[in-house]
Amino acid sequence: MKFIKSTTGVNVIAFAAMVAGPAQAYDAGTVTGGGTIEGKVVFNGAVRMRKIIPNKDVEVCGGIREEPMIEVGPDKGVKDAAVYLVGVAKGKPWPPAAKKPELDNVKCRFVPDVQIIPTGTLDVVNKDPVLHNTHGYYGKRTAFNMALPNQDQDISTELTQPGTVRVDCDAHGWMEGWIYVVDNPYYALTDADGKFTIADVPPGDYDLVAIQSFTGPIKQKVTVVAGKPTSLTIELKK
Ligand SMILES: [Cu+2]
Repeated sequence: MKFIKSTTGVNVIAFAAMVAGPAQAYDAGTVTGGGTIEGKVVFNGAVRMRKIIPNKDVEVCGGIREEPMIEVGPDKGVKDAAVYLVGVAKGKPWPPAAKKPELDNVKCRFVPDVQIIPTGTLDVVNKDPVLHNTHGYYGKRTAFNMALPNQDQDISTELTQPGTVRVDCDAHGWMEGWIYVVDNPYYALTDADGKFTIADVPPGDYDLVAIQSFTGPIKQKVTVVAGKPTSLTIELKK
């Protein structure tokens, strides 16, 4: 962070161009005549498999296995793609939180392995009787890094910046999780058929992002009309 002089002579705080600032304040209120964005995220490419070879703690972590790097249904729908609107300053209230956002280490997997959470607190919990070292990154920059040597240990961290956080474990190189941190409540995680719905969107033009860990993100414009659904098919590409 550095200070620069504004034209009015007042010192204002500026952030380096490559570093996003803290979450903007989102103004929650009543939306009248909102529209809905609904649709499906698809992937038509080849599904690559990832071979997992646990080399320690196998009694907890399990054996060698293969997992798809993207979950694609028979009709090409992508499960667990995050879809969200960027830079929305005002709109519907946040949904009531069922519980505090949490990332569990369970049998050397992250549970959930993909989630969308609001900026704020994340609890990281070790459910295993082995050491995990949970390490989250915004790109290459560490977001949090914590050793959890004990079963049922719980450490909380603050994710103050919207964006993608990749989570690794420094003790088990194959562990991988994804957290999409958002600063407005216009987001959805696709279901097993690749479908999503984002409701009560104030009419207007938006930037929409769809992202999955194997394909990366795709960004597109979307126009929402009062009281109507806007239907999208979003194709992720590798
Ligand atoms: Cu681990």
